Amino acid sequence: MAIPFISAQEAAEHIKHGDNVGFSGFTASGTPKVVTEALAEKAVKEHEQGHEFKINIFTGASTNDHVDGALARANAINMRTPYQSSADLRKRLNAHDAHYFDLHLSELAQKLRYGVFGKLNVAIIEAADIDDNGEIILGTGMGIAPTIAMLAEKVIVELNEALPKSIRGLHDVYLPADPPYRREIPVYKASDRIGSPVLKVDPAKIVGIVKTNAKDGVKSFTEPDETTMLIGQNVCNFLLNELRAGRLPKSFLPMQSGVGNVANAVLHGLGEVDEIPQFDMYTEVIQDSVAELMKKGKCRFASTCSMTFSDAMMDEVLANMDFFHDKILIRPGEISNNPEIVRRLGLITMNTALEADIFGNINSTHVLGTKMMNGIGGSGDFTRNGYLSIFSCPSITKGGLISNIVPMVSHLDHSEHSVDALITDQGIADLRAKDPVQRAETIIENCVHPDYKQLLWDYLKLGKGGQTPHTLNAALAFHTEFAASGDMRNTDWSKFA
Ligand code: 0RQ
Repeated sequence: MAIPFISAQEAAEHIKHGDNVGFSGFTASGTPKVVTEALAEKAVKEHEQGHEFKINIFTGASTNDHVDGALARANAINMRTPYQSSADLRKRLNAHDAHYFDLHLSELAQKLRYGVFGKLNVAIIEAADIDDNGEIILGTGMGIAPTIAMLAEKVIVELNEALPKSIRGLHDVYLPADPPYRREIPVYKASDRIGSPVLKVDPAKIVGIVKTNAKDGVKSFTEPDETTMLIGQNVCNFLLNELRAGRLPKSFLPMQSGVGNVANAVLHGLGEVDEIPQFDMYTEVIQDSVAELMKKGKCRFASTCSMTFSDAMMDEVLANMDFFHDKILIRPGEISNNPEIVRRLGLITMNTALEADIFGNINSTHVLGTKMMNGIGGSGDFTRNGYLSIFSCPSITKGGLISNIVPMVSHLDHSEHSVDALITDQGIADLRAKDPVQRAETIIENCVHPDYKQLLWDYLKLGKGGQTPHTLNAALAFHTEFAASGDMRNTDWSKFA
């Protein structure tokens, strides 16, 4: 029997208060675009009638404004995991209107299969194509699609007619067996294909297909500013030095890079350095810079979970599938971010910190210790298992009112044990083979902004010994000073002496 076409409103009627709902995609790429708008309208009506209406949302990573934005504005989210980057949802999380379970991205699919969250009621999956046997060609991002398609009681498909059928073959759909039966994931190089180009869904579970015609809506990057350029240059210099010193193989190693302007600037910078050989990426998102590197012949291959290209770049890539087809593989998040593969391939990982401390601990998620920014995302999957794990951030923020290097991080995401190098616009701190005091000396000397150098040297001197010489009642003084006077530079250690 043919799978029926239904409207977004009809699809939304399949979703009930309290349901667990999973979404395909990773970032805005491959994420459904219309059913959630209808669901948000339904939630608002239910609330007006005095009825509760909230759902639990499971995704590959962040989504788009149609999912996290629309549902947060409608106050229709009870629980959200594993990652988000929506300003409207951020307000809800920090007000505890929505409960946020901030989780390593590689772990969600298996945790769903392990039953941690109970039954999955509905999966909403974006498709470039579907046939009556339930064989789906996914969109530009995969995320947790294979797992939710298998677990969900009902599946809604958003068939996006803006996607060309020529993207068939870009996907590698693979579901690992769960313990105690799991075997090695057989990826030995970035380009190894281990699964199927199509996602097979039991057609009996598909309640309908909703037609859409919309781009992912990823914005173009702003031109890198001076700070971003300096960070990018420092990362390139560090990698070049590792190559020259023979600590990186001559053939180089595959790279992972987070999202954002710094990541884009680093990759752009690597493309400019002739001494850096052709390389592969094994990463969770590829941005515009990666497509540019492919055109230049610098990036040979990218294994990813999504093509997070700006709309303009996506148009170019989709129009030139003949060129890009054998250079990109889109995998599920639990494979793109798989710790076993990250360790095996020996990735160079590059992620961003909100703040770092002088001993090498990293806060990637909490602004000034309390407010959730986005979430840990895939940064932990890669950092903990990388061959060379790099964090970067600007040395100061808000015109210098905030130092991104502090005595002690106000929240911990990546510990000193996992971080090999910290890089800011000021310079490079290689933290390997150093004890905590040596790390602090290197970070203060090389990475801290001049406005904060003396303050941090003085903090280090304040310590009364120990492996990690913190002064516990002063360790968060930068943060309490910012709360009191709005400027971390006013910190006065004499109060703690
Ligand atoms: O605030 O928006 O008010 O200007 O935080 O800072 O410098 O624009 O940094 O956009 O590169 O994001 C860590 C959040 C960095 C991101 C983080 C303020 C600053 C600004 C944003 P405004 P920037 P970016 C791949 C891997 C975790 C997930 C991850 C992230 C705003 O990279 O979410 O790595 N990473 N995933 O002013 C107070 C500080 C601050 C600060 C910056 N120390 N204190 N405010 N800000 N530092 C992606 C996926 O997993 C999908």
